[in-house]
Amino acid sequence: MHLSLVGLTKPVLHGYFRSSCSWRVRIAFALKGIEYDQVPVNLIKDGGQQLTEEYKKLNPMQQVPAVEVDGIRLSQSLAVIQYIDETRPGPRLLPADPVKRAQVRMISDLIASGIQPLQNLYVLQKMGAEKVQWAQHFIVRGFEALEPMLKQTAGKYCVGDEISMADVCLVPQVYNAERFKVDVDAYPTIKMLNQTLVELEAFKVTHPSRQPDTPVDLRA
Ligand SMILES: N[C@@H](CCC(=O)N[C@@H](CS)C(=O)NCC(=O)O)C(=O)O
Repeated sequence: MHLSLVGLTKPVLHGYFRSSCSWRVRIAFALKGIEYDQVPVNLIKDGGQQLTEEYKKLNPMQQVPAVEVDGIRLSQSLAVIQYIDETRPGPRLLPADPVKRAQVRMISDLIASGIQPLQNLYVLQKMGAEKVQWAQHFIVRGFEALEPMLKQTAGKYCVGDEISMADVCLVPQVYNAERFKVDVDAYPTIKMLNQTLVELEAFKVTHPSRQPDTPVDLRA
């Protein structure tokens, strides 16, 4: 990594308006006040633009997001978020306190490893007719664990009163839960935190309904 390149050019986010992992990165950029360019990768069109040989060079997993930043290519939204947190000023997305930092990682991992991968497009396409029940099952299973965890850690936000990577992961996951018609009212802490967070500018401007590649009929 060339530390001398940090911040010299605008990062480029290759993402999709409705991808929760792309949304995580958009929120982190917005919270940090980082300007960036977006290159849309349509996960549906042409059988999935993430599956092309060209895109594979950016992210060998053939998923969004992929980010070009400071002369390097990164994929995996949590790695991207932690990189920009470590190299840019602005609010810390991982708290300095080791206990809180561990709690932020615990919540982020629960969502990013325990819920989202099981309802991602590639997996759902393999499930055929059962895909909606499958997605609901794993979101509910994850939320059953997340709710008591957040009850312990939350203040105004997921961990105490400072916004963090955990909040960046929570909101897009709740959006997905709602898309799959999971009853979010059954999880009062998740619901309350989400309601607080979606009112913040960084979450509003990065919402899937307001992206350059958002189809006209889904625009807010
Ligand atoms: N762990 C990865 C997961 C990336 C991921 O699952 N991306 C989804 C969209 S949120 C995707 O590209 N899906 C395309 C597919 O399933 O073919 C990350 O956090 O970036």
